[in-house]
Amino acid sequence: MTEQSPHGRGRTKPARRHGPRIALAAVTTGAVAAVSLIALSGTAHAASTLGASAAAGGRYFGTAVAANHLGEASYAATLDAEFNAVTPENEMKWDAVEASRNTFTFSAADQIVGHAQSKGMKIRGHTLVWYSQLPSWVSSLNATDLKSAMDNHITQVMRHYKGEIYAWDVANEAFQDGGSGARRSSPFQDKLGDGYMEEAFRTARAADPDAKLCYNDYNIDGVNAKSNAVYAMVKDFKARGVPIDCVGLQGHFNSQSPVPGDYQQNLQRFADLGVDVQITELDVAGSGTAQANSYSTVVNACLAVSRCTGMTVWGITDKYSWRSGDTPLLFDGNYAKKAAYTAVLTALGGSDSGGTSAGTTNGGTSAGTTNGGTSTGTTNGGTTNGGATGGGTPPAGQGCTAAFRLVSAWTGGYQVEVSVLNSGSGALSGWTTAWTQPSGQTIANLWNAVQGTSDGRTTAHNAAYNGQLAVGASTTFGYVVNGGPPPTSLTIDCQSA
Ligand code: 9MR
Repeated sequence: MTEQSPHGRGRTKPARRHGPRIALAAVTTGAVAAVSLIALSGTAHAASTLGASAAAGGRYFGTAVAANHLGEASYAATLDAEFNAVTPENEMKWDAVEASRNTFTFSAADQIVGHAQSKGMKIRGHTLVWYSQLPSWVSSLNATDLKSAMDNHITQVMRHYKGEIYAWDVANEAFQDGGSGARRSSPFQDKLGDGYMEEAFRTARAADPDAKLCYNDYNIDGVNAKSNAVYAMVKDFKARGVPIDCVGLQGHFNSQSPVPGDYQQNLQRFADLGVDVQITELDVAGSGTAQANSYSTVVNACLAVSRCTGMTVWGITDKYSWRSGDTPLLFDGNYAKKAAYTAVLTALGGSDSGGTSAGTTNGGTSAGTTNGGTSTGTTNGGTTNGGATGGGTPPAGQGCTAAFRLVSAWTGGYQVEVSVLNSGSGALSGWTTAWTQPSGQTIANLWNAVQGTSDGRTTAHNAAYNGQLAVGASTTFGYVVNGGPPPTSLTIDCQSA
């Protein structure tokens, strides 16, 4: 496989599947669409976000995401403003999707995938075969059953997301630390031997031929015994035609394990085997200039290797990091940009617009402006929301129009995005929307707005950071519903507040 453009690769389906997939209108203003185009194509202007800056160089800049934080406004706003790729932090792991044999649960992972798709983000799948977060029923199987359970797991999970995942970590952390270069003991290794790895990659290719198939590990960032062992395996796979497309170097750095001096050289030697390389779980313990410098070194190394197709940090904010005491990420616990953020943005060729991303990037409508589609159809039957460009004439006294769009639907639930457009003739300093929720269907979580009720209707008013809308400007909020089926249209009233 060759290097791909950062958006749309392998995306044979524009929106999520399962249940009725209904094309509904996205009311997107020309101004918002223009922002998206600039972000995706790269222009002479320095981009002001991580994702847009990386995209200008043909790469993605992603983050690990946890489904249970998507309802937090600043979390979602920072994600949407700054990143153009996501990796579910835990939601696609074996224990999350197949806790009981052959019973698959995708709701949390679907939520992340739906959100990412609604923003045009790439998705990395993490991970299919790993010794950790593995249900005990898997470890207790005999060899024959284990092989068929592994193949079934790979096949079912990859088919569920067929055409929607940019790259899968087919196998994770299968080698021992230290100097042995040996495989790590695991149920797969111990019962099936070295051959399980090849079996996993061949099964993965058959399940979703469009996804890039990666081997992912930590402490393989520099040239060392462990990375040499992975290198030998990849070389052998390429020589024998075993399908492998990429190596993920996790990039968990701290003072005991700093960015190695031969980092770029190591990325390049893997790339020279004919695979892409990706930095998959980057975080750097520390603070201030030292932390910022390490981040720059990593970004510069990736940019110097043409087959380094993208970078992912392992979380958005220090407060939700898996090692939050080390403050290893780009945004602090209040979503303020750290020196490390500026270092990464600068290394990517971008330039900071100032402020916190949740509040002020992209002209104050940062949340949800990357969905550059001009979808077909008009969804809102209501009198306030007429045109496909959102330009319906609002009744006197209203300064805004709101439009409903179904992002994705699955058995027992669906996700909605609502566009709020300032269709009046003066600037808005706040807005309130209201609609009648279909009976028996409840909102599980709502982001980028504040939910309420009024006269038996559901309401959502602006969050602190997206109430100000210039004439013609728009913003979006989203929600996930438990219950179904999704309505084909929904009238959402909008009033200035
Ligand atoms: O960040 C993940 C954390 O929330 C989980 O508790 C942990 C459980 O194993 O996994 C973390 O993610 C790991 C990733 O899946 C694989 N590489 C190491 C990551 C950090 O531990």
